[in-house]
Amino acid sequence: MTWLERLRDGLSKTRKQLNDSAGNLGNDLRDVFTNRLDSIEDLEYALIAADVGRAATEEILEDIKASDKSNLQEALMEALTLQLEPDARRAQFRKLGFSPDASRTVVDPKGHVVMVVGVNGVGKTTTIAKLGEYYMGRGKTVMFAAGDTFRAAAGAQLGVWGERLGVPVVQGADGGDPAAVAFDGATARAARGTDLLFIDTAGRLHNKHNLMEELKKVRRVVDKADPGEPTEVWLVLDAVTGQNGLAQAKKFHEATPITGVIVTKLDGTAKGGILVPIVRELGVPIKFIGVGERAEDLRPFDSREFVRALFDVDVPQAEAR
Ligand SMILES: Nc1nc2c(ncn2[C@@H]2O[C@H](COP(=O)(O)OP(=O)(O)OP(=O)(O)O)[C@@H](O)[C@H]2O)c(=O)[nH]1
Ligand SMILES: [Mg+2]
Repeated sequence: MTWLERLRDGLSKTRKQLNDSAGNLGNDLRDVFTNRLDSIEDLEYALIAADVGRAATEEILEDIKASDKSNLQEALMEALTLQLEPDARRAQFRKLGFSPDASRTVVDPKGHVVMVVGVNGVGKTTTIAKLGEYYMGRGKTVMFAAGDTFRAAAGAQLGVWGERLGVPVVQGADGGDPAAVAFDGATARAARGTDLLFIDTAGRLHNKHNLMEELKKVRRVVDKADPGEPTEVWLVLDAVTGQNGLAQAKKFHEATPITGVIVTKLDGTAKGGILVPIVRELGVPIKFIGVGERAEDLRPFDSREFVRALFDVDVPQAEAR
């Protein structure tokens, strides 16, 4: 299976949910707004049910009303793509009345150190392994630091990945100080001149306050070891948790400003619309999305590709990666 096939497959639950609630999206757009008012309410319901969020749903309906597309699905696809653009760009494009044609996220970290955060079980550790593979495939050298010392065997899990991928892993003792592991990792990265260091972190501590304080400390200590780093803090969010995950994300964002989001497990949910409020409410770009457990199931996020896959529409060959 190619990535696009996996993506379409992964989004099938969300697609089914949209189709079941919104009826035939192939409807003629004029019909929808004149004599078939019902379907606009159905569409509104479908978007809310897919976790697109109220504010975005309202804008989408406005954009569809103003659209010159001939059928509902085309208008909806364009409006949704726009909702996946960062605020400033979205406002600009809405004013001009058209969709952006280039929508691929820049995924190369600004600097060298990426801290990976998120609650337990969302997929942080496996995502770090997939990211390692992705960047190595692009000619970068990579290191990992096993900063989750809270959960027994978390370090070992990352160690196994490191061995499999040939990536050096800086380890600490189980129950040891995660900031010390991060400090050692950042120091070693700078000394060796490795391109990228990914720091794994705990997803759970005795309480939330401790976790947030620990993440702040890890950040401070990395900056001490390698001034200016970490340049990136990526939050891993499990799409299955929908709006709850978004609420968690805001907590993390307050404690340690995040620079990117990675959304995993899109294959396991009908709420793939959650990407919209993530972009709108966090104001942070989505870097990667995951639709499965294998390394190839994690890819840079591309809003147009995502929306087309969601509606099972072909992506022109030249654009397919
Ligand atoms: N179906 C599916 N499973 C995924 C995806 N990404 C990760 N997983 C699975 O989610 C499970 C948890 O992944 P971990 O990487 O251990 O999660 P974590 O956030 O590090 O968890 P803690 O260390 O306990 O905080 C694993 O079984 C992964 O294979 C995805 O995109 N789709
Ligand atoms: Mg983990």
